Amino acid sequence: MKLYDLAGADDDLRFSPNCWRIKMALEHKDLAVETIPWRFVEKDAIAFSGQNLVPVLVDGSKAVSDSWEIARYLESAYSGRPSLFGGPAAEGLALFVKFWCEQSLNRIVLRIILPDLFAYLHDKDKAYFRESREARFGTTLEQYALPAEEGVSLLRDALSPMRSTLQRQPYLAGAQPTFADYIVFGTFQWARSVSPVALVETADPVFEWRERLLDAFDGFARKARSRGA
Ligand SMILES: N[C@@H](CCC(=O)N[C@@H](CS)C(=O)NCC(=O)O)C(=O)O
Repeated sequence: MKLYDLAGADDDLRFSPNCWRIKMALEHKDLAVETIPWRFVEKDAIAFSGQNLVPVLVDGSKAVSDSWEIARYLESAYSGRPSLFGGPAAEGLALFVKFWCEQSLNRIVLRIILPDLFAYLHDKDKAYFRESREARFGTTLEQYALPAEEGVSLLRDALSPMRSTLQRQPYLAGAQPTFADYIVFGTFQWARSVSPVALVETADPVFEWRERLLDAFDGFARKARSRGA
């Protein structure tokens, strides 16, 4: 299997939240993968997938894009391995977690880490990133970024339902992590890879949850190159 995985200036800096959720999913299924460093402007390299975003998973002759679709593919193609969702009802709830994460958490985290993220991009990506994101945000990157303290305060508020959940159980999915956990964990890895900002306090149950996932699969995620703790 091969996974096209967004990289920064250096090949070993892998920060994409959508790719992180899939790398955790592959670990969960105990599937070996070769990750291929990819940059924003390398659209030709993934044109075979019929779209222009990563992650793209190549499994033999099959190419799958979109992290949600990749997770569903892995669950059905490798159904004999540990379940990624824990059944159809849990898959439905994981879809809610995906949209909550993308539409609430990711928007805040991006505004906290934006200056660091931009600094770590490959030079060939910088003009594309600035132009595409400034068109999306309707303002400059510098204007869109939030002072860390303000962003962190917004994020800690937004994490409140997750914090309450993790006060009662070790993972969002209950006793064991599932793709719902990996979705949100991907967001924390995105920040951790490029930014030194502490998103949550060490006493926060969300911090302890992140520690458990950093330790999962023999410390797979902890070993990744990162700037944050
Ligand atoms: N819904 C897609 C989103 C994928 C996505 O936005 N990927 C980003 C990296 S995290 C990307 O490839 N961006 C390239 C670009 O903006 O041109 C998924 O979950 O896989």
